[in-house]
Amino acid sequence: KHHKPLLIWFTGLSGSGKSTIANEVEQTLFNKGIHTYLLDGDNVRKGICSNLSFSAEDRSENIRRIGEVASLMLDAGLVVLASFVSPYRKDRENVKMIIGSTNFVEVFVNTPIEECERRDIKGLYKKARKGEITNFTGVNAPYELPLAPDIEVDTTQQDLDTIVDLIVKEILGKIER
Ligand code: GGZ
Repeated sequence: KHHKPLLIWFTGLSGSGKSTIANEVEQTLFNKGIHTYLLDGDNVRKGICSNLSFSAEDRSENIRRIGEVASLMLDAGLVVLASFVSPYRKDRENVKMIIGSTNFVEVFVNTPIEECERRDIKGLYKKARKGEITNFTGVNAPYELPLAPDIEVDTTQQDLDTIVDLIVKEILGKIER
């Protein structure tokens, strides 16, 4: 089953629900026979980016490498999902430039920080508030809002199925040839 390659880029705060959504979207695409790959902190920051910290400079390098890897995967014809905080606008725009805007979809997971912090799945917000983490996005490091995301969702306003449906529809429309 042939389709155009595509990069779906999920950006948002820690705990916003990016990876949960990306995982569900991938599962749905897989069930339709579409070849996908999901890049996230778990498989990138432990491997090709294991030498990088959360300084602004290292985050930029993290996102740059991910963009280049995604670009190779697109050459192989895959639908790639990438789930990273990616707090800097210029870094996200740089990825879009590497990939080309026609093969790129930006999804802004705009869950309010209050909710992300309430969830605090890994206890990182608590640590950041206590000053034990110095570069934590939303607490003591910036998050630059996407100015024109292709899709914007909020996990406190829409349920997971609705969000996944919306994103899958957008993807299917873009990959058909
Ligand atoms: C933000 C951090 C930090 C700091 C560790 N700031 O909820 P998580 O745990 O699983 O997702 C976050 C992840 C962010 O890594 P990324 O590679 O997506 O970041 S970036 O795109 O900015 O390069 C969080 C955890 O790593 N984490 N320290 N200081 N998130």
